[in-house]
Amino acid sequence: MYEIHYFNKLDSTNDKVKEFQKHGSVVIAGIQTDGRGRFKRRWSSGKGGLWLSILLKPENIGKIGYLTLSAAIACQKAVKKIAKVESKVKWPNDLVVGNKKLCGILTESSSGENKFAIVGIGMNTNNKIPKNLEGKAASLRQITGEDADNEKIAKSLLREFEALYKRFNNKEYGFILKKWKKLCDTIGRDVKVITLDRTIRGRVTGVDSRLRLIIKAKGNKTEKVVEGDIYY
Ligand code: BT5
Repeated sequence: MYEIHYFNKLDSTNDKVKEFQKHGSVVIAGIQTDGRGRFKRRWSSGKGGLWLSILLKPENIGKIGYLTLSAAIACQKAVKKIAKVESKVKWPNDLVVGNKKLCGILTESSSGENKFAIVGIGMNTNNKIPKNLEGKAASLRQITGEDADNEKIAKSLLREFEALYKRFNNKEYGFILKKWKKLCDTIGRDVKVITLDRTIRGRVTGVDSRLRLIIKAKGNKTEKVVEGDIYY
């Protein structure tokens, strides 16, 4: 399914991969000078990390939230298999070890005539974690004390992702959500959720089929959150 292109240095792999147009194109960069997260946040992407994007042309473009989940599952499995590190998925787009972010996923899409989706994966493997992220982020090398094999991890996660992408194409959303939930450590927790316009505190009771986070807030009020950041 894949055609892999490697570059030493790019602004952002999510931008570069668009140039390839072809379904299954993968771009990997040694360094990103302008890596980004959601809401145009900066994504620290120094030398040694794994910065990778996949271009996809799915028919069910309206469901791309499930691609984010699929990527998170694929990363969790690859990290476990290759680096022997146990991590958890965190709603909506992270992989964490304890309270620290190991990996972030940015899924973007274009509607219009030429429909495509881009799944961007940023994994801290051997890169240095900058001072401002100490306590919030972790790399595989910090965790294991050994160099991680980026190539093996990339191959493994792409293989896992391909299997899940088949499920996605078959509209097996329930299957993907169930797998993701098994690896998730957000459900059941007391959290603070910050969305673009409000802050909610409460206990997470689930994630629904539209991938909204369900929270039992004060006064037993049920809140459903589409987008936001969670603090445990
Ligand atoms: C994400 O955003 O977690 C999505 C990150 C996706 C990065 C990949 S790398 C390949 C592809 N090309 C790109 O340009 N992007 C994708 P979000 O949930 O918004 O988290 C962003 C926040 O995470 C920042 O505001 C920082 O607080 C924190 N952060 C920045 N760099 C980090 C890092 N390397 N590790 C952990 N946390 C980081």
